Amino acid sequence: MRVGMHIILSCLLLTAALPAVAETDGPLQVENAWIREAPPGSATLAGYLTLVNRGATPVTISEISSPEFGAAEIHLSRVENGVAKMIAVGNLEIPAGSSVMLQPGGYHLMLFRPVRELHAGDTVTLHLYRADGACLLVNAPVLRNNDTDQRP
Ligand SMILES: [Cu+2]
Repeated sequence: MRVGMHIILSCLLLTAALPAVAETDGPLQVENAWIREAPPGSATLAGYLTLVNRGATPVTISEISSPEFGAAEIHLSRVENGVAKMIAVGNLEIPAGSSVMLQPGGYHLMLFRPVRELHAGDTVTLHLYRADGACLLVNAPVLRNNDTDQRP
């Protein structure tokens, strides 16, 4: 899906105007964002975060992008007939007063074609577009995953 220029501009304005609180967009907050460090040359990386909606109405995330990657999608990992699969999720709704965790084995960010090699300690900028056109800017650290759970 193409992103309209007015949506991109609104995200940049948010960045410029509110650098200190860019991870809060009205009722929507992003917590614990991180990108899993991947072996050199990896074409895809996985990212995780928690979306918290403290508002009284649902919020829908409909698009993800990052200047650090050629493309980004929200995926859902699940097991079908004993086979682990990932499906792209077009819209992710965070119900009012609720939160949705993106974590290994469930929803996650799939980040394709990194424009540079990313290492633990780097920071990646993510743009989360709401269905109403608002854009939320998130800075996510790249972390080495010492967990035994290596699922996307
Ligand atoms: Cu995936």
